[in-house]
Amino acid sequence: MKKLLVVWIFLAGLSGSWCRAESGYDLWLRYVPVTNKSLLATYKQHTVQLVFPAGNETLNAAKQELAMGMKGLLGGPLPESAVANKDGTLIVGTPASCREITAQPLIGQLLVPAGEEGYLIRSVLVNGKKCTVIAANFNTGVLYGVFHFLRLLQTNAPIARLSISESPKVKIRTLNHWDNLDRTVERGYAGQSIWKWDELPATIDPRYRDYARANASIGVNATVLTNVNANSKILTAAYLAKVAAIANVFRAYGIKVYLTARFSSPIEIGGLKTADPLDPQVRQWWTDKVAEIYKLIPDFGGFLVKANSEGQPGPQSYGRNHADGANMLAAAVAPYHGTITWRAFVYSNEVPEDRHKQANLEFEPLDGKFNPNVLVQVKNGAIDFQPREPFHPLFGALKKTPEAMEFQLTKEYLGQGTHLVYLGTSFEETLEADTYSYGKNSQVRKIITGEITKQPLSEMAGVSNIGADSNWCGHPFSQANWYAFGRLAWNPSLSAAAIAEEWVRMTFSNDPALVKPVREMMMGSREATVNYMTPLGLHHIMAANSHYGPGPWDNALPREDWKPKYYHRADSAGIGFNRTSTGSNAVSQYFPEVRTRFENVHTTPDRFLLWFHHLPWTFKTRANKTLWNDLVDHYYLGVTQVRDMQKTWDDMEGKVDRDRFAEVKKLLVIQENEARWWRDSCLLYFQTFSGMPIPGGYEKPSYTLAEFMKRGFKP
Ligand code: BDP
Repeated sequence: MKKLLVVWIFLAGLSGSWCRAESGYDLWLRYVPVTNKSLLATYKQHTVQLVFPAGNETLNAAKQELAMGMKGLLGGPLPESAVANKDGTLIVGTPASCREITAQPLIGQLLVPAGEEGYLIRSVLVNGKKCTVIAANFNTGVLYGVFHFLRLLQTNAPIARLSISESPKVKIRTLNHWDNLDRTVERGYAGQSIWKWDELPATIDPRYRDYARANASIGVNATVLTNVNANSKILTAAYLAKVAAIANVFRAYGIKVYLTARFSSPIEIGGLKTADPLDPQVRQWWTDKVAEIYKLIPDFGGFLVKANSEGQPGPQSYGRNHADGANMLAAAVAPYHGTITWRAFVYSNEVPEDRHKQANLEFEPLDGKFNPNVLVQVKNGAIDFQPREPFHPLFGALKKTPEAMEFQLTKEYLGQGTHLVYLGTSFEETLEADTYSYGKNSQVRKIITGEITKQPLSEMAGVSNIGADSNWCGHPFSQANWYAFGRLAWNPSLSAAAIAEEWVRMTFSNDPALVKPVREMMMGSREATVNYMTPLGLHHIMAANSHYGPGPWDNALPREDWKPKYYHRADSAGIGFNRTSTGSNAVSQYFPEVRTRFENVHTTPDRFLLWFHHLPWTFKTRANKTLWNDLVDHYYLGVTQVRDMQKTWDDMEGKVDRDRFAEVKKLLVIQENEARWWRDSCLLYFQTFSGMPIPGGYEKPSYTLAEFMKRGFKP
């Protein structure tokens, strides 16, 4: 007994979450006790009681979250009061829901720019008492404000003198699930789909609510439940009832449900002979289908469409163009304020043009032809979610059409479930790229938000990395990519470093001995991956189909434009894709300032060297090395960087819970192995063309090229 007591006292004495078993399920909403004593005292001083009249589902959700957060962080929910009669009162609501807010004309004025989803958090005097107000014009804003307030406590931020006003810079902030109806997830590395179609609508998995909470906490307000490679079955009555059941859970959290529309649905489930978008019967079919959907889901968001791309049906099958297809659907959803997001991810091996150029070639002539409720969704780069790509030349090229950003959160080409790669830096790099489309300072983010295009609609989408694994995203650090996406969709000007720091504090701990090194490790992680996979602008040299390991030699693919050789073009003369005016001239699609920079090898940044140029192996790079030696150095650096990440993580032992520590440690061992796999096999392969040696002093590859080329062979 005595022994047990001693053990109990010992465990109870351990600080923070150290001894909690953590599966990662709680994501960044762990609400563990604030351990810093002086902070705790000020937090308590400013949260003495709560004035928060609720009474509808969104305000109730916000109130519940606040209670849960307060209990976890500060030790108990706040006592409630009808009036702000004490210093330290927390007042929460809208002018319509809360009298103490209505009575503050200043708050009313300050709320004007907050719009539909914004909020403010301010330290103010109410009835002569020092209070904190979380106010918004509408209920969803209150929910967002509550999450922000909790984040302040979770990250140990000061709360004594607050003057925060926030509103989202992007209207539609969407997760694109590539989830199939059989619960497989295309390019998913975190288990099955979380949508349990078999048991819906009767059974509602509690996880849907946690999904909604997590998304609301970062401002995601839209979710496309189904794969872009769409199945028309989702539009049948039986499935729509299931979709409606999910929408019913999400509504309180400000999240609208969207679906992917398979263009041939009128034939497949409607019994029509055609899906021609100009055929009156087809148009009527969609009008009726949309009416059926809105009857079940009055706030349905609309459709996301992949058409005439990678074998998907589309308007071109009927001699029509993308605008004809998009506008037909747009007309159907317009009466309900729905939107159509039409993807620009189109390329064909029958078109004798560099794949890089094809989206611009198809979409530029259609600018101005889309209905006002259509957005064109453009991947961050022109090829396909590579570890690094220059920004897509379509950004800024469409002047009369809102352009939505499509990022990929799931790490299809970045080590999938096993490599630690923080993508905040990658998203930031694209958003900050200057397109020059409206003169200098026409960054991609300003096109997405509409700041310079003056487009009223705006959207940022992230291809989801969520699955049914207990920690949602597979690799414990992959949650950070979901988090970073949401934060950047809310405000694309945020810095990747600040976002990483927030996430680390909330997900692991506020211990300064952890926050800085782990944040730095995350910040360098994507560059490390680029270095050991595709340095100096190489791209798409992954193994065929799986896109996982290295496969620069892979030839067993049905299409030329899927083969790694199409992209690296290595031969005895050199390596790289000539996209200048002497090559495919893809550079011509960028605005003049950018075009000139990429056209000239001496002004092309190292990171895009082989993206735009085919260069001799002996070419002298900026670092005054031969191209071959520079390539070798980058590949070796990548492995060293992973080893540094391992060291950083090893130092975290005891600073994070055992389970997550061990899991990440184990995954970093795999990553180090695979970084060598990438380095050695790519260098041995490219060496067959360069004929140049790996400089002395470097560790030797552990296998021969022939061994590496045996499919699936790893160190
Ligand atoms: C590629 C994926 C493929 C997707 C396609 C798309 O390999 O699975 O269907 O993109 O975005 O990255 O449509």
